[in-house]
Amino acid sequence: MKTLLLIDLQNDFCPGGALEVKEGDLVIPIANQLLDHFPLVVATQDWHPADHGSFAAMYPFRRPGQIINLDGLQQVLWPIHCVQDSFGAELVAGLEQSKIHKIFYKGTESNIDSYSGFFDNGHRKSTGLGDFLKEQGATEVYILGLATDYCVKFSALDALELGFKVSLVEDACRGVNLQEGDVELALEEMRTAGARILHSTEVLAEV
Ligand code: VGL
Ligand code: ZN
Repeated sequence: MKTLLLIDLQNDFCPGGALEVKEGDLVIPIANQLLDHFPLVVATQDWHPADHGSFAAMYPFRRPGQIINLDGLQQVLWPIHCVQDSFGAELVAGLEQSKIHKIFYKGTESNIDSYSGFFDNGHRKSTGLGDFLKEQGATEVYILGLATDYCVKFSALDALELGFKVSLVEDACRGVNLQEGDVELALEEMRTAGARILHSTEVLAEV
């Protein structure tokens, strides 16, 4: 069974948001167009406590983009974003949320980040998404959202590792590009790991 997985379609990742991704808002109409064609639609939300260890503001003299060691893992520092229950953490209002069957929250523990919708960055804990998809009979996952080079990429790689057939809806993703070329590299990494990279029109033709 085919499932649509919407990654972090939240205000803070759209233009004007705290961790804005260029053209992030442009993926919303494509998501809405695809939603109706899938029997199962699942979303993730980046959902941080206010003192999350990925926030540069937690550390004196640190700036977003710098890298620290957080509980034994390399951690990129970000502006404060997607704080639980804040406006920035809400799903974008234009998204047809009534079509979403279940939402999985990630990054909820202060001492570890979670780019993937399946596991935290240390693969220490699961969010339950993988088990849920398998219980529902999902075998194929079509992924779109924000940001291509972080949460989308790590979700796709984990989905492949869990045995799902993975297709990335390329025109319905946008990236951070902290370094120029990061999005291209991320696409290549996903392709090499076994993901198909598709345009939404190709997806619509096969679902
Ligand atoms: C994300 C950086 C920090 C993402 C989340 O959704 O890609 N990126 N938190
Ligand atoms: Zn985050």
